[in-house]
Amino acid sequence: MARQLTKKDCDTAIGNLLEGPGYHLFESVFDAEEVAEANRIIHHFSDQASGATHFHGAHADKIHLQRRVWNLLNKGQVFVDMVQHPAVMQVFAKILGRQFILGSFAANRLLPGAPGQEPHIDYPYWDMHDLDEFPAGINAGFHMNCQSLISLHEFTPENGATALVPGSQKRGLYPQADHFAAEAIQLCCPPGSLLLFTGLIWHCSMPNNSAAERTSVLGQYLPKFVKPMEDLQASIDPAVEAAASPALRQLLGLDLRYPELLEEAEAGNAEGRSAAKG
Ligand SMILES: O=C(O)CCC(=O)C(=O)O
Repeated sequence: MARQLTKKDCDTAIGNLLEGPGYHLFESVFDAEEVAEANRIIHHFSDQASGATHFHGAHADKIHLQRRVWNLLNKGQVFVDMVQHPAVMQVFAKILGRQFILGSFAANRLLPGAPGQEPHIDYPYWDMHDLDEFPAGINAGFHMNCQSLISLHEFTPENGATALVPGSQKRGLYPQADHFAAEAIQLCCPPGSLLLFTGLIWHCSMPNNSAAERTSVLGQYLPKFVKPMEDLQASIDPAVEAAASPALRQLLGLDLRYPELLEEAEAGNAEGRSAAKG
């Protein structure tokens, strides 16, 4: 069973994300059984090379070594539990607002020899290298993305442990590869660890130069007003939705009001008013 974290642990993480280095690592949160079950399912869905991946740079010949499995919520209870770990819910509520939602829950599986990613920042910032895509004055004043990353293997320098630049989330800028290389550190951790970070932090997965695979589960969390990256409401299995806890309902945005058909509601009200008069 997953390890529960204290309020003090969560407060420390909130401080680190908001005012500190922009990330917090909780080591060994998910147990060996959960990690094995998650790996088993991810293998099942990615034994064949998958198409769409992200930030793979100039390594087109090696894309098949970097495999994504999307929409994990439909693929096993272990992912339904991981996505709403109480520490994730507590920490991100303070950063993204009480009714924050999920944008994606997917796996990044790097086979031996997989290349590293380009340094990047995450959706909805991921094309911020072109500022014309964004409202004037976009900056790091508040956060429109928080990420969770669960390590499903031990992460080491050799197998491509996630690299990031502490404090870069305050810059509100898209990373340049040479600046990233000069400042980045790698986060090594045991399997089942839970890394939380803000999407504006410069980061990427590094090359897997080991003889074994290395997998992460990536959760994308957004304020209620940012459009999710995966259309989870359209793709969620009705059985998963029917069994959803209040936290999962919140993450799926099932109880958010807008957009609504306000004109029809208005017409209905007007009809009601004239019927009452007449
Ligand atoms: O797996 C990792 O270490 C990070 C992956 C990542 O940042 C991404 O795919 O956007």
